[in-house]
Order: sequence, then C-alpha cells, then structure tokens
Amino acid sequence: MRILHTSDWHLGQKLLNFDREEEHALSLDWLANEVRDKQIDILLVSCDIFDIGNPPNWARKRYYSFLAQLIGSPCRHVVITAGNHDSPPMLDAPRELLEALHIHVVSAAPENLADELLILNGPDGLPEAVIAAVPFLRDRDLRLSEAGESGYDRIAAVSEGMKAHFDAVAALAAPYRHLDIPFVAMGHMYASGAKASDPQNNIYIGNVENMAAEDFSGLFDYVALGHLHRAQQVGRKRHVYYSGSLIPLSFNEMADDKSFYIIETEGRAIKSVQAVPAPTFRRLKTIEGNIEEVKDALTAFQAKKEMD
Ligand SMILES: [Mn+2]
Repeated sequence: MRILHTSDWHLGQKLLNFDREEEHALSLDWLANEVRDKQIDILLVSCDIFDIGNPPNWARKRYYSFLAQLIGSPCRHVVITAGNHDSPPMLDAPRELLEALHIHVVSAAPENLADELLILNGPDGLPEAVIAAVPFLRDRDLRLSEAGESGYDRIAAVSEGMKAHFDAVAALAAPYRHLDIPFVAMGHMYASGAKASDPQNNIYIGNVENMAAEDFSGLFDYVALGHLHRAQQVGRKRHVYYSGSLIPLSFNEMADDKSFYIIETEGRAIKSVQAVPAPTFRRLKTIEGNIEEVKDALTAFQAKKEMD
C-alpha cells in the first residue's frame, strides 16, 4: 500500500503583502497529479490546511478543487486534520458531503475520542489501515488550569496531556492489533529533536518541545506530523516524520527543499519512506547575507503601502 503524507499547506497565506495564490494553485495541481501518477491509496494531510481561520475565497476554492481532482483517482481515502491555524467549524462545515467522498476531516478533539480513530476499509470491505487522526490539541483539550501554577507546570501539563491523549487513542486502536495492516498516527506539535525554521512560541506557551518520538505508542508504525515546515525524521529509531510544507512560507524557509513523503507498506511493515521533492514555483533570488536587505526592503514597501 502507498500512503502519501503532506501537511502545512497554509492556503490563503500572504507573505508581507504578497499573496501566494499562484504558487498554491500550482503546487496543489502538481500534488493531485502525483497522487494519480504514483498510485497513492491513502492521502494524509496533517494540519494547517489554511493559514487563517477565515481564509479568502480563492483559498477555499483551491482546497475544494484539489479534493475534486482526486475523485476517480486510485486514492481511496483522504484524511485531513486541523492545525492551530485552521478554524474547526470552517473545516467541519462540509463534513457530511466530504465523508460521502471518503474524505475524513477531524477538526478538533472530539467529545468522543473514538471519533479520532478511523478504520479504513479496502475494496474488499475489510480494514486496510488504522489511522489515529489527532488534530491540533488546544490547551483546554490537554489540561485544566490550576490557580498558582507556574509557567513550568503549565508546560509540563501540556506535554503530559498530549502523551495521555495519544495513549488513549492507541488504547482504542489496540483491539485491531492482530490485523496485518498499517497503524498510523497523525499529530500537530513541536516534537523533541526536530529542527524548526522559526521560533515555536505560536503553538503552546514557551519555545519548548511538546513530545518525543519515543513517547508515541509502539502500536503506531508511522507517525505523520505537521506544524514544522521543514521535512525531517524525528529521532532515528521510529518512523516519526514531519512532511514539511509544499512551498516556503517564511524567509527562514527560503533555502529549504520542499517535499512530501510516500510510505510504502506491506502488511504492518514499513518498506520505505521516500521524500518526493516539490518543484519550486517562485523563489526570491538572493544570496546568503543578502536576506536582511531583502526583508528590510519588503518591510519598507509594506509600511509605504499602509500609508498610501
Ligand atoms: Mn504550519
């Protein structure tokens, strides 16, 4: 079986004053073609579909036209989770329609945890993959605030709450463990040992890591993470990966190569994890050392535009 792992599309993003519509359109068209060409069975999109909770209409149009391009392709299931940039009600609105097309959306920690566990059936009607589709977990999903707790206590509580959440989904998946099919977890966090392009103060409090690769239950054969925009494996012993974004989303990502992963499985075994490089549709032509100059020029441009 072939599983494609991508994340962090950030549709609707503006970098300073420049919107990225054309790049997003080109990259999603390319991705839809790759899903067909590479005969992908399951597509996983781990979080941050949109850049903001109320994205422009062109971004919504791109999202739906991408999904429409998959109809009739070999891809049997699509699983989409929401990140800290996404609006859960917005992603949820077309849920029934998307479900009918085998597109599963998990936009927020559900009241019933079992709703995060997807048992995907193959053409023969039998389970072919188990997906723990864990979206971005909000502070309130992870812990109860306590009067008088320190910042350090809060950070530890987030980390403990996150581990407990993944363990609880793994416990729900455990009854299926006799099946010789891949078990995949999706998540949105700052994992220990991962290299971030930008400071991580925007996810939970503090620029601190939330969970380590070893903290994921051994039940999961592959962990498909989103949030960090740099493609990478986290730790060496487990199949825990960030797919990274499809296009560079900040100046600090300008030099990074972008990609998605194809995970080839046979029964429970992960046969290979292959990074497929994304084409570069637009890149600022600059040399190292020159970046500050470019940033200053763009900031000045923006300030001038705001004054006009
Ligand atoms: Mn992101």
